[in-house]
Amino acid sequence: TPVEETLVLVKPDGVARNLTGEILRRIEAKGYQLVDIRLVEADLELLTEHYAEHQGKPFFEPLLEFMQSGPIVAIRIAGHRVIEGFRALAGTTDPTTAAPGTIRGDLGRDWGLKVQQNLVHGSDSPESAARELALWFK
Ligand code: DAT
Ligand code: MG
Repeated sequence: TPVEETLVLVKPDGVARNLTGEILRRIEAKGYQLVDIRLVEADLELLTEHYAEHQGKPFFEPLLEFMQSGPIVAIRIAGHRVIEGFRALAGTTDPTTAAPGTIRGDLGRDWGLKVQQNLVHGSDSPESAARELALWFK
């Protein structure tokens, strides 16, 4: 299987809680290669495109608001089956029920935080990865 690339975002909650290093550590420990990395203050236009599939859902506006609340670390990583592999490292969307051992399960505090504050984003398919990498790494 050829090497894939995917987009990882450390969301504003992850950056604010100084978890970028811990998240990078887990990515590197798994054996994935860092290809590119940047600190981004994402604007509404970028975020609207990034989350286009969720437009019209009740959590769309709060999600975009949250994603503009502080800097994001955008990371391009490469590896064998890295798209599904990073999704497995991240854990399921809701940190409350994400499995222990995952980023969201281990580090996503349950103190009444909203689901959107789940530390990371990872592309969910080869099509999403190509589309999202083009948005965040022009
Ligand atoms: P994921 O980030 O696991 O791919 P998603 O693509 O379904 O999840 O949703 C994008 C983000 O939107 C997710 O990280 C957090 C937020 N979100 C999803 N479902 C939600 C819900 N039911 N209530 C509030 N926020 C939600
Ligand atoms: Mg998603």
